[in-house]
Amino acid sequence: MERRTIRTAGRIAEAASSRLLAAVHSPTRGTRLTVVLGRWLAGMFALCLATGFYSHALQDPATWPGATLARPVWLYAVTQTVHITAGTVSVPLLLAKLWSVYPELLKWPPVTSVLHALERASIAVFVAASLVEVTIGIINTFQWYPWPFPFRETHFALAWVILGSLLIHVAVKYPAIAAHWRGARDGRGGSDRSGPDRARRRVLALVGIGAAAAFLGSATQNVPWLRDAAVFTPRRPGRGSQGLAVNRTAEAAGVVVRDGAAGWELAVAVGASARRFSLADLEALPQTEHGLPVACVEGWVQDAVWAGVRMPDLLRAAGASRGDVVVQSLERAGNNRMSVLPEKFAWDPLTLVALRVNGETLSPDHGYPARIIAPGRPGVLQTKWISELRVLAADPGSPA
Ligand SMILES: Nc1nc2c(c(=O)[nH]1)N[C@H]1C(S)=C(S)[C@@H](COP(=O)(O)O)O[C@H]1N2
Ligand SMILES: [Mo]
Repeated sequence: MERRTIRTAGRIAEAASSRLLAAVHSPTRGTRLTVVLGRWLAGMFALCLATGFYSHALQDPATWPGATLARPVWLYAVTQTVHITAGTVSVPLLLAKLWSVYPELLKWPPVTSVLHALERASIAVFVAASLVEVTIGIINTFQWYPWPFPFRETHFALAWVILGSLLIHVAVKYPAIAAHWRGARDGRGGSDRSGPDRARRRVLALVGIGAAAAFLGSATQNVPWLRDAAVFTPRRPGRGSQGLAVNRTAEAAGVVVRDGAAGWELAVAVGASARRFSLADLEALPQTEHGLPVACVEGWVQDAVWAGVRMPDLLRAAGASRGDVVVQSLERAGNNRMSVLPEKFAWDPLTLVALRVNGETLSPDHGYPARIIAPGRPGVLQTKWISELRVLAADPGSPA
């Protein structure tokens, strides 16, 4: 009795499945289309993973120092622009790839073997993680956090999930991928070259247009005469206080410093002692001026000429000779109110405690009275409204 019910239910499911499959059937779909889209998507994801891991290496103070570079000074501006652009371009590719394979979801029985179960599970994880990854990535560039989890940590963890499930997916699908590559090399399409081939090319052209639109809507944000085409980016270089993009305004950060910065002091703490510098003290020290970009993790890059005191000069004036530096801001609550400069960046002759930008005193939005500007670092670590530099004791085991 029970077995018969199960068998009947199975037959109904099978019939429903074949009807649905017939209804959504398109001759354009097929291994070839899926493999071509997969290759494009894999290229974008590889760029995202490599540049993303580099960004996390810079933001995680525990990183081995040799893993991050202070030169060229625009390196991070390039890696992060690539990250955001490739991530945006992957959206139409991901959607097209899902379109090319979704009838698989309608097949009955859903699982036919252990290998098949593994394949499906890896795809389910890959698709879910990828969709969440690109969605939160894009929402993040709008500085909108409608979720209860921390963005950076989640985005990073999902990258590993994507990488792992992708490796399983490619391993399981290797025979289909290899057959396609072989077919392409021999000049065979793996299927007939007439009708479906033309339709496939049309689909690929359409996806290409979508990818190009995503590319233009994102990458153009850093091209001065094309900025207005960057529809996917809320903040752009050139727009904001002093003609420069602003991430968090002084008002949003709740920071109020009166003109002249009376009462404000920058404490430079070394061991148990601290030396305090008023704005006038800082202005009396030798000033250095040079161009460095602020390269936000959201993908915009703002070039400017910064002037102020070299951080190594200031640290030496306070009696330090080496060590990582923890920077604190006047800001009370924001996620970016502090940053850690590993020794390599803190003692870099290009790293500034900046007091001026493009010949003007910093505006409140850009960090008045003083901010950090260092080469090759994410904007999120270019702390504004600084109040303290704390030199950490150098690891006694390392050579002096
Ligand atoms: N104290 C503090 N510093 C900060 C931030 C912040 O929120 N608080 N935002 C950071 C981010 S994310 C970026 S991209 C840069 C932007 O600098 P700008 O607003 O002067 O262009 O400042 C950084 N410094
Ligand atoms: Mo940023």
